[in-house]
Amino acid sequence: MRSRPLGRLDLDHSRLAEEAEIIARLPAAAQYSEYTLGAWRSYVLWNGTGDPVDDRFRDHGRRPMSTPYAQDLPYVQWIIERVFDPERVLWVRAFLVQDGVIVPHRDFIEFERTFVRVHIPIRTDETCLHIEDGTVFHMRAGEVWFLDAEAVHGAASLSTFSRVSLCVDLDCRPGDVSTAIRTDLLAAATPLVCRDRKPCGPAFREAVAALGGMITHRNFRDILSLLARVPYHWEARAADVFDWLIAACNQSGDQALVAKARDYRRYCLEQRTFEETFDL
Ligand code: YCP
Ligand code: CO
Repeated sequence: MRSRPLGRLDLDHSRLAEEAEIIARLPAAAQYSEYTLGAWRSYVLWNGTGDPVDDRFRDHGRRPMSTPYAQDLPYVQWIIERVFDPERVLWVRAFLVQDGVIVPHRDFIEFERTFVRVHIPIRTDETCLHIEDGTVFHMRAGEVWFLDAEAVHGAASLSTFSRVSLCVDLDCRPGDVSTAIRTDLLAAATPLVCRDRKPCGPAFREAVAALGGMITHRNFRDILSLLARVPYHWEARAADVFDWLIAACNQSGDQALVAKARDYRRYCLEQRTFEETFDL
């Protein structure tokens, strides 16, 4: 796994809880529903325009402006300004996930360059997990994580717990994180990798194939939602979700469904154009 904790912040958890709750009550942006199933929302705190409705990530090449949402979050603002070089920050967003899942994907493939993405969970519990390739892990509140967004990755809250995480995108190359982040302010942190997943045997594979007897255009999202949660419980890789989906569509005999599932894998993992969306 290339994602790694850069360190841990010593934070005031009651102030964090207060601000996580303020975030959860903000009006959410409608962006990225093609990657998310269940409750997933993003709230723009800093971007290129200061407008919180300007919510599709892109390079803006300017000094970032905070949106009105950030003004109600003094502690979050203090954390961001203390940890990051504000001149290198492009976007700051808060992501909320509750009983929801982000389908495995690769970020930045629609751009000519890449960025450095950092996550700081501010409200989480053990039901909230990330996956990168074949590794499932948990980020603790206050940890500062370099997230390799170019790897195949996803995330989930597998319960009704609503997790809030700050996502900071930096104008910087992965090898240069120390120039944009005050790593000297962070205490050491070790990754918490989940090792209690079940091995996939023949019964597992039969169960996946049997979904072909059930999948239709109308429940495609439901089946995807189920499959996208499977690698958190079974020893699989994030990209296997698409193989299972395509296999189920093949079993169904509906060629239009097979084409949709293949195109969805292309969109999430391989290639997409800037501002392209996907009709799930
Ligand atoms: C982004 N990628 O890069 C989004 C966040 C999942 C897909 C949500 O901004
Ligand atoms: Co991502």
